Amino acid sequence: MSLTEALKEKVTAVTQTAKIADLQRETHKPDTYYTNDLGVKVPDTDNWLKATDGQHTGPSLLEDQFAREKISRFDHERIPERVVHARGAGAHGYFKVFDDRAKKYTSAAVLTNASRTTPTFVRFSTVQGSRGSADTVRDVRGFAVKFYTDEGNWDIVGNDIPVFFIQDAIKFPDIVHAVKPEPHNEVPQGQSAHNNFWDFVGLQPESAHMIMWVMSDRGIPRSFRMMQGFGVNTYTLVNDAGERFFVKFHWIPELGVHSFVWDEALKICGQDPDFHRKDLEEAITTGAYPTWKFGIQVIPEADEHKFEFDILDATKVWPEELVPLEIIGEMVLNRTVDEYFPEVEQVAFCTSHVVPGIGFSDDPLLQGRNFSYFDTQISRLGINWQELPINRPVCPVMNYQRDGQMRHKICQGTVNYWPNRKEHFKPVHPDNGGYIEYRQSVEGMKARIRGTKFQEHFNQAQLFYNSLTEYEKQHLINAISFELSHCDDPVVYESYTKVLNNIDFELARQVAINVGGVVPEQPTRKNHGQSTRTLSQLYYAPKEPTIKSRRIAILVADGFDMAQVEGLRAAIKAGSATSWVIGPRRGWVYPEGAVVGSGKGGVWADHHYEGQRSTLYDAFIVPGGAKSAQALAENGRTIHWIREAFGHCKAIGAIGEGVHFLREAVMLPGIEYNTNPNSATVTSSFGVVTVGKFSTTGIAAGILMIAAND
Ligand code: HDE
Repeated sequence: MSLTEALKEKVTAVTQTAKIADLQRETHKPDTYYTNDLGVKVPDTDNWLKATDGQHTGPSLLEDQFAREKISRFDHERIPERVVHARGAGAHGYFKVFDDRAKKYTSAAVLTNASRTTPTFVRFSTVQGSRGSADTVRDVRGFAVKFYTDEGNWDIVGNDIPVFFIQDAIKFPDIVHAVKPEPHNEVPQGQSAHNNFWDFVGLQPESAHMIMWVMSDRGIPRSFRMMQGFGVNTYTLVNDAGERFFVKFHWIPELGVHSFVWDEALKICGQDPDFHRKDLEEAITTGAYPTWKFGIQVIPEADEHKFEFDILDATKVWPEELVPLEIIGEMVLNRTVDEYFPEVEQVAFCTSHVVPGIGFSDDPLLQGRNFSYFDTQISRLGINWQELPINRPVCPVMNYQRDGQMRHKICQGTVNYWPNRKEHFKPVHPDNGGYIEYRQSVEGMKARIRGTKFQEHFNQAQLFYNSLTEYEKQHLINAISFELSHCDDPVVYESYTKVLNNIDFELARQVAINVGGVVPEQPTRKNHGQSTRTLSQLYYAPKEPTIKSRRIAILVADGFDMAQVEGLRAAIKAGSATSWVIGPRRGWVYPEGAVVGSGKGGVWADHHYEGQRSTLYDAFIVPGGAKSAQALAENGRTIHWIREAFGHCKAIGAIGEGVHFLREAVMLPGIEYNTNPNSATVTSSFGVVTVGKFSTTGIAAGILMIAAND
């Protein structure tokens, strides 16, 4: 049994929810013998039945039912990938509210009953790339949550960015065609850096706010576990008294919001295209369960028109200074999937899946989505997609929607229509748990219009830009410059610099200079100078610095200091991070005093220097040991590990002779080192933490400083 399988067995007991129990009815352990799909034991699955004299290969016979079944099943393995969000990863978990404080807004038990644990399944995704594209591309990330409530399934099909490119669902095919690979050559993959995308968004200024977000560090998250999630659209809540409220849903990660730097993200696309997928699995199997707080922003129905923006416009946030965020619950992901296809690929989310107490608004993006998701599942999975194990609810499903391809359920009874003489399956009044259809009065004419406040596109783009720190602004400028540099049609990059000048003059000027655009001489529109505190990622830093779930590489060569490495690993483990020894070879690496190659002993290096890259770790520590430090200093790759990590602003630590390696071989600029072999004082500058003399407390202090530096 592999380590992953063993861990899985161990966690099954603690992750048991009603949904996991339901899935286990369909879950099969590997068994000892092979049958065909009908249960007949198969004698040979390596050789097609042939007409032969026993010595020479003769023709393969069509009559071989086992071979035909095997090949035919294989021929039909693929289903259409999602038209957007094709690349994804998923995990199981649970959701709980802390108390019943949301009762004033909603009758939904999932949001008000604190004694409930609601099973959830979450799928994270990128938008643009195909199923096989890389994880760390610049893109929006999907954050889709299915709640298996006792009242039926509820899906929040959200993103890691709170706004969207367009205001009206009818534009969705256009934005998606524009961002996807271009039609003539199917280039590029997993990128928005091309003419068509920037052409479209330049002509569609309602996308300006969203562009600010995607081009900011939000577009390149460090992991799925370190992203916020947003329902984006405006939904509604209805309470027991029948009062209605507008609501936005938020997920806030326990570990804070973190991103790559662009160079790092680009490199990981090649070095480990599955980085985010593996990160999610690693965190869950090592017990660092990804956790988010759940919050709601609520606006009473009567206040709908009190804001300068339209609260039904998905290109706008509700600034938290105006509409405070109320934290009401928490979600924990604690179980990886058993098999990717039946769980992650076949899970089907729909914005139209809501439960009593939760409803929709007239948000024109949401209304179109409510049609689109159900529809697309039919083409991906067939009309009976709700019956697939991952999609079926944990409460009973009872209706007369019948038949269709791949129907699973067998219903007893002689009638399949309503009303019927037997009174089977009758509609349920809201007093008895039936869905409450909020009575909204509607009047007006039919017209293809958008509300007046929908016409303003730049105020919040400015608000977002103004709310960033200086370095976040610089990252954003760099990102747009990178993207526009990949557009070779001057019409495209020239016109986009003009759009940017509506947001911020300096932003537009710098980008225009970088990409050869039209350098503006004055702002087209004055910057209103307003900012809001919750838009910068820094706002979400955990109150106590933490190294939980971080990947820390310990760089050694033969002759390293064993006591230090043991001390380091213990301190890293105590902080719920993972340590990875990187050595000259995968296998035993020998400490000071041991004979190299003397069998088991020292530490087992998880990887050799060439087997991984610095990009795949969050922090680096070089322990002492004169010979080890010398060997590291003579190796270009190990020097590159640390230089590259420094360039990516990663935390770096060193002890004793390890500090000499940093100072003399790596030669990082402007760093203060503690090279005094008698000093256990931890010195820290620019994220580099050094200590001359080894002490366990010194190591613990150093590790914490690493966390604080992150
Ligand atoms: Fe989606 N979107 N979307 N979207 N979306 C899909 O449904 C669509 C939008 C989002 O992990 C599709 O099952 C329209 C906003 C996520 O399985 C499709 C519009 C937001 C996922 C679809 C939008 C999202 C999808 C493709 C404009 C953030 C992946 C496959 C009105 C709130 C779900 C599928 C998963 C997937 C339509 C805009 C999030 C075609 C028409 C805004 C996370 O139905």
